Amino acid sequence: MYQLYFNPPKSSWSLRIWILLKELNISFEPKIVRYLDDLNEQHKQFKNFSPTAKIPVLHANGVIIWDSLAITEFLAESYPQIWAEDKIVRAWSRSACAEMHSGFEHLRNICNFDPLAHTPLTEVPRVLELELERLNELLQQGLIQFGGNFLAGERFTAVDAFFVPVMLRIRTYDLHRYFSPQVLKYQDRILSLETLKMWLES
Ligand SMILES: N[C@@H](CCC(=O)N[C@@H](CS)C(=O)NCC(=O)O)C(=O)O
Repeated sequence: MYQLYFNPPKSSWSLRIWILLKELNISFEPKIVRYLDDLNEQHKQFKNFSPTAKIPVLHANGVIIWDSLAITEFLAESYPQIWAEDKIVRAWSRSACAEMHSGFEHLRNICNFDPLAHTPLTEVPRVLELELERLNELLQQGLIQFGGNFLAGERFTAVDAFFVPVMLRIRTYDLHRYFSPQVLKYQDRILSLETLKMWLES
C-alpha cells in the first residue's frame, strides 16, 4: 500500500500526484500534512517523512520516493496506464511534463498557486506573456496531434495531471485571453473533474 504525503488544496506539486492516483483509481493511504508559519518547525516535522522536507513524497513498502516526476515514473513501472500506450505520444508527454517541471518560472513566481482565490492579474509582464504563449502552443499541440479530450488522447494520463495546477492558475488570475478556444474547452473539462472538486474542498 502506498502512502502519499500532501497538503490540499495549497500544494500544487502534490495535486499532480494526488489527482493522478485518484483519476487512475490507484489506491493509497492519504497522509495530509499542513504548512506551518514557523518554517524551522515545518522543516523539522517534514524531515520525518520527506528527505527534502518537501511534498509530495510517496512511501511504498519502506521505499521513499520524492519529487513529483520521480514518483510518476516509479508508479508507471507498476501502472503503465500512467502514460499513453503509444511510444511517440509517451515521448511527447514526458517532454511536456519535463518542461512543466523545470520551466514556466515566471508563471510560478508571479501567479502564486492560490486555487480558491480570484485575483485577476491586471498587468502581465512580457516574460509571463511569452510563457503563456508557449503554454498555449504546447497544450494545443497535444490536443490537435493526438485528437482526444485529454492532452495525450482519450484518457487522463500523467501529462494532464502535470498541467492541472496551470488550469487553476488561468482561472485565479483571469488569463483566458492567452488561450485558444480549444485549450479553454480542455481547461473546462479539467476544472469539471469530480476529483479536482474534492481536492478544492479539502
Ligand atoms: N520539484 C518538487 C517540488 C516540491 C515542492 O516544492 N513542494 C512544495 C509544496 S508545493 C513544498 O513542499 N514546499 C515546502 C518547502 O519548500 O519548505 C516536486 O516536483 O515534487
